[in-house]
Amino acid sequence: MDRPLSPGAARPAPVRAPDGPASPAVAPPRSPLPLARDGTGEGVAAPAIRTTCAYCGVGCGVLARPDGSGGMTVEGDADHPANRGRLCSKGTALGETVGLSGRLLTPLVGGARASWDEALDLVATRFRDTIAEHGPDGVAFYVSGQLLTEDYYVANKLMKGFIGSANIDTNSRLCMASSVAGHRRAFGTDTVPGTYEDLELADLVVLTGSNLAWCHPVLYQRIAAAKAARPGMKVVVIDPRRTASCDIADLHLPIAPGGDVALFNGLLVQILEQGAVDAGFAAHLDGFGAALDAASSDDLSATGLDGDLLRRFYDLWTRTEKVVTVYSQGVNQSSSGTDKVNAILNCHLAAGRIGRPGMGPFSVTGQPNAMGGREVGGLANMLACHMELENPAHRAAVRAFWQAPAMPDAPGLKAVDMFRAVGEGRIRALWIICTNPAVSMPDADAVRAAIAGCDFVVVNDLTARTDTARLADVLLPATGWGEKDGTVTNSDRTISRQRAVLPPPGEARHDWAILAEVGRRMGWFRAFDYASPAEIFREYATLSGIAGRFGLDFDISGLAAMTDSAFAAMEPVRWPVSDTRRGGRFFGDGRFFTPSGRGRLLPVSHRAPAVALGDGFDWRLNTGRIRDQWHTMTRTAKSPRLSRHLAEPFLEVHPADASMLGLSPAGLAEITSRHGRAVLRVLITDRLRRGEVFAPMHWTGETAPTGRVDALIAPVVDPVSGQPESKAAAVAIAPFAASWFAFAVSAGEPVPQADYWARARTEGGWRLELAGTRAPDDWEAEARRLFGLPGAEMQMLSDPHRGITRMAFSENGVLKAAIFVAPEPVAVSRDHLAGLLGEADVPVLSGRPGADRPDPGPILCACLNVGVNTILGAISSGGALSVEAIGEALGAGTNCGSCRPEIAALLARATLREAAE
Ligand SMILES: Nc1nc2c(c(=O)[nH]1)N[C@H]1C(S)=C(S)[C@@H](COP(=O)(O)OP(=O)(O)OC[C@H]3O[C@@H](n4cnc5c(=O)[nH]c(N)nc54)[C@H](O)[C@@H]3O)O[C@H]1N2
Ligand SMILES: Nc1nc2c(c(=O)[nH]1)N[C@H]1C(S)=C(S)[C@@H](COP(=O)(O)OP(=O)(O)OC[C@H]3O[C@@H](n4cnc5c(=O)[nH]c(N)nc54)[C@H](O)[C@@H]3O)O[C@H]1N2
Ligand code: SF4
Ligand SMILES: [Mo]
Repeated sequence: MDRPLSPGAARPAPVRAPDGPASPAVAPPRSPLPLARDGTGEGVAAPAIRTTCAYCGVGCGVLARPDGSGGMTVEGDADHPANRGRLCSKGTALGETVGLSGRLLTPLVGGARASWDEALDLVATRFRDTIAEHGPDGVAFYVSGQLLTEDYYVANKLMKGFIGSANIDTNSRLCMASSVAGHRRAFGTDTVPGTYEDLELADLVVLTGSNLAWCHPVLYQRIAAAKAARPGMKVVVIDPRRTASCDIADLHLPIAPGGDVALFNGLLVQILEQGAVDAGFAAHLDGFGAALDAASSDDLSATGLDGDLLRRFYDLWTRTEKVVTVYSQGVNQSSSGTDKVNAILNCHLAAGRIGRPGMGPFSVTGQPNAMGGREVGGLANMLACHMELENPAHRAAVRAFWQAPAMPDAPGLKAVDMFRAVGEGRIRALWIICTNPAVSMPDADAVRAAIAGCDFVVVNDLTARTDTARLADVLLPATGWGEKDGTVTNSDRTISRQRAVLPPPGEARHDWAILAEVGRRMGWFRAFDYASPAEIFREYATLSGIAGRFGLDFDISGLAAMTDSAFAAMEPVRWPVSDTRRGGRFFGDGRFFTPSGRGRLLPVSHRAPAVALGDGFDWRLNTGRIRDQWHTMTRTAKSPRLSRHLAEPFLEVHPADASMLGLSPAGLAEITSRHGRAVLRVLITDRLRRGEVFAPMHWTGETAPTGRVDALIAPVVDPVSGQPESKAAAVAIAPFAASWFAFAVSAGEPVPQADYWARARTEGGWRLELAGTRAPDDWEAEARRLFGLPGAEMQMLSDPHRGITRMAFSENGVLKAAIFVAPEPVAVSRDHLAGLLGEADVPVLSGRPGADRPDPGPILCACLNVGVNTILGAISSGGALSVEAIGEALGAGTNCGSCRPEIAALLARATLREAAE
């Protein structure tokens, strides 16, 4: 049973109509699905449709209501077991991301509008011809953990069963592969043993390599609420950075990058020495001795942690029975990622703390269907339903079930090798679905070049405006979240429905339908004759019964007989769902899925990150996520609210390192590695270790071309899982010698041409940061080009001696654009200026609000639009001295709660300053 939680004070988010410039083939604003209409006319809320959030692997339930003008309002689903009504800032803003601006609405072939018939025939023909000439391994699919299970199932069936190659891999290779490999080595299958309730029942929650506060905010809030209700509960964060997740931590271990194996090896030794081994459970395990030998000869100095911190952590862990260790990309995305996973699993197995309430290792999944993709066999080395490609019995069973003409007997190419093969011309036709590898793969410039050079590239996406979609020969418009129907599985094995709330825009089609149509056009009519996601789901659930008969974990055969209407009404359900089992936890009974039925401890030893520092590349670059953006920003960047939190790409640098490197606050840094280059805004913070820097992964050619941090990352992988080491690059850093900086706002989409630029949405248009080494000869001409305003009225303020130029452009008195140029980073009130767009007769060129209009400062609470200055004001006036009091006074932090750690940090800083004064 799920522990009831008090629902968050989620309230429907206001939604705006589609905005921005028209795409070449924009449809008129859409009307809601007929089924959502109540027929009683305008102003009456449509019934809520229960669906699941588009973003992270928490898998929150969402109640979505079409608003009658093409958008929707959303609120948390109080009945969904993952969130019980809560949503984070991204979930709350879902309605703002479904507008049609920038959407791809028709197929494009060679950049020109084409009919579906032409496009699909071309795809089928080119794949068939390439296979005929180069064999099945001459083609590949690269798919995504953001596909629905039904999409994924069809892609996997088409490639593995019918094309006859295993060259289908997924962005989960960059995300979950090390966890999958670690689980399989220890348990025999890729099984997450526990459930979300364990996070609340635990007496100790360890977060390692996970910034849960920003990346799985609703789970973080569940832990925070449990800790508030039961203050004895402890939280430990293990992360080289002092992240927002440290807000609720009793202990933070600023571990050296890659130090996790050594740290958990040390813990394993302590488990033995402190008598915390569960002898009864150990009877169900193999490999204890070898694991302990390896652990005891490992070197704790690799953790970079002092002895006192280590002792406190080890004591806490060994003395607390109910402990959950949550881990994510700081563990997985490493050249020793699989060993890190097994080092963690070793400890939980040895102590018998697994599969019982409040305890266990817990790999949290990133994408909304990362888990479903693993179940359905999206990885190049797996078959559907956790069956294994290299197991002849599994292979034969799946082949018979699919009546498949061909079935590979060896794993296909994993992502990094796949794109290398594309670059080397060994893969001649590539289909990329629901992912943006030209940005998100390591060595991203080389990947972009490989895709550009490939004979035939098909991309299914929501928009033509991604770094990858721009390289496609055939671009197919897919339906997106809120338009598609099917299932996703979250981090705790709960399968939930995503449901359509809005009709498909333009000619967009569902990914499963596009794949099935190509399968039919390639000649496999019966195998791909699907009419609905329900039909695909039933086939998949039936196949899982075969996996169950092999004794595997993933068995949802209990759902195989589901009618269409039962599928339509399907409630969230945790697998397995079979005649013999329903939901629950795994391994508490000591039964595993290895051939012997016993769990395995693995001997693992510390290895330093694969790319060594040196040769001038002396800084460790760590990468990851920010609170309000999702990956390559194709959806979250449409929301002005989400764009306010952190509006440009940045590099976090320790103050002492910044002064050593000559970097100034808000200046720009040029970062180079052996693979590429980036220019990022400098953000000085003592939240990281000396010698290490951090940059978020989100910016792209569309939003900030020099912000593509994966251009810096080496294509080195974990030897077992093939997962790239995205968190430990070796880089050189220098100040970027800009001779000018500018900030601009524009009602229309600006077209920047500068050495550095970054653009973000605002309520009334766009905001833009620019910088360059050589100033344009004529600023006015350049500004008119940038804003596309050749004839607008202009006001200028210029001081050539100080290198300052300020211009405001208006039409009929209404502000259309403004630019502020200076030789240093521009100090103006950005939110204030963005708010002036569209206003008539306003003073702009001072760059600051007048005395009568207080400047709220940078927005911290995206939901309720509360700025830093407003919060500081409330603190210094003495009225609000806790996060709760600030919430009461200003509303900040009371909706989704994602900003509460930052409010707490602001409060701590402000009160510290006051104490010092
Ligand atoms: N806001 C937001 N949320 C998201 C996403 C998003 O794009 N935006 N993406 C989703 C996806 S797909 C994923 S996979 C998850 C990722 O969720 P997380 O893994 O929590 O996020 P990251 O920021 O990638 O990395 C987590 C932390 O690992 C730390 N780290 C780096 N190296 C090491 C190390 O050697 N050891 C340890 N212990 N820690 C290290 C980093 O400093 C970082 O704080 O987030 C999901 N949720
Ligand atoms: N340096 C560094 N690199 C990383 C990471 C890191 O931490 N550091 N993290 C890695 C991880 S964990 C992940 S998961 C990846 C994520 O990287 P990507 O998967 O490349 O990122 P997204 O922006 O989520 O790309 C999804 C694409 O699919 C489109 N899309 C959305 N919905 C649909 C749909 O329903 N159908 C179709 N056909 N298209 C759709 C979106 O518009 C977008 O273009 O990045 C990886 N790269
Ligand atoms: S935590 Fe936020 S992003 Fe993740 S599923 Fe829930 S609402 Fe969506
Ligand atoms: Mo991910």
